[in-house]
Amino acid sequence: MAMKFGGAMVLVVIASVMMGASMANPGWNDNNGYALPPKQSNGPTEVPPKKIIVGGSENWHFGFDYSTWAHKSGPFYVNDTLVFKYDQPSDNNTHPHSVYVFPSFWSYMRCDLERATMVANVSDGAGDGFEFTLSQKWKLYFFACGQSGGFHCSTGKMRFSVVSLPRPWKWHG
Ligand SMILES: *[C@@H]1O[C@H](CO)[C@@H](O)[C@H](O)[C@H]1NC(C)=O
Ligand SMILES: *[C@@H]1O[C@H](CO)[C@@H](O)[C@H](O)[C@H]1NC(C)=O
Ligand SMILES: *[C@@H]1O[C@H](CO)[C@@H](O)[C@H](O)[C@H]1NC(C)=O
Ligand SMILES: [Cu+2]
Repeated sequence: MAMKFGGAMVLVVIASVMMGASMANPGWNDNNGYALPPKQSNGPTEVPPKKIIVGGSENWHFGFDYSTWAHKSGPFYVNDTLVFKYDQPSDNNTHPHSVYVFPSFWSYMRCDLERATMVANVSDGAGDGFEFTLSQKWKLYFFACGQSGGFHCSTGKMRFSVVSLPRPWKWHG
């Protein structure tokens, strides 16, 4: 129900954004008041994909509330890339991290890592970080750190979900 309502809202928003852009465009009413499309318009195009660092300046570590971060940082769109940056295992870092993807809401809720797929190991978050592209449209992705048998996922709050919305459009005047 919420999804259906959301879909209708998205359509209304898109329609009003497009109308707003057209009316704001100089030259729209140049032809004696008759509405003509602006001459040099290329039509609307998709906003290019973004790279988003998971956790922002916090990066990927134990104890930060990633679920709240995801709610504040969305919406996310198909082909956006999430970047996970985390310390490598070393003498000074006895609590390394990783990135797992759960196949379902229930495995995510239980931090059931046996059902999850490791997409980045403890070393992959070094340097510029591990990049995960949200390549499927309208997919719910469930992420977590897989370390310490689910302890980082549950107590450490290192888990969040995102939905990959269709890419937004931008009007070129
Ligand atoms: C996402 O990227 C792929 C590969 O670049 C491309 O084929 C696809 O059309 C893109 N999808 C959307 C919705 O932009
Ligand atoms: C650990 O920290 C010490 C002192 O801060 C440093 O000298 C050493 O190189 C570090 N070791 C690693 C593996 O990063
Ligand atoms: C992690 O994966 C990389 C490839 O992405 C591999 O080169 C590296 O050996 C792996 N490291 C560990 C600790 O498994
Ligand atoms: Cu972790």
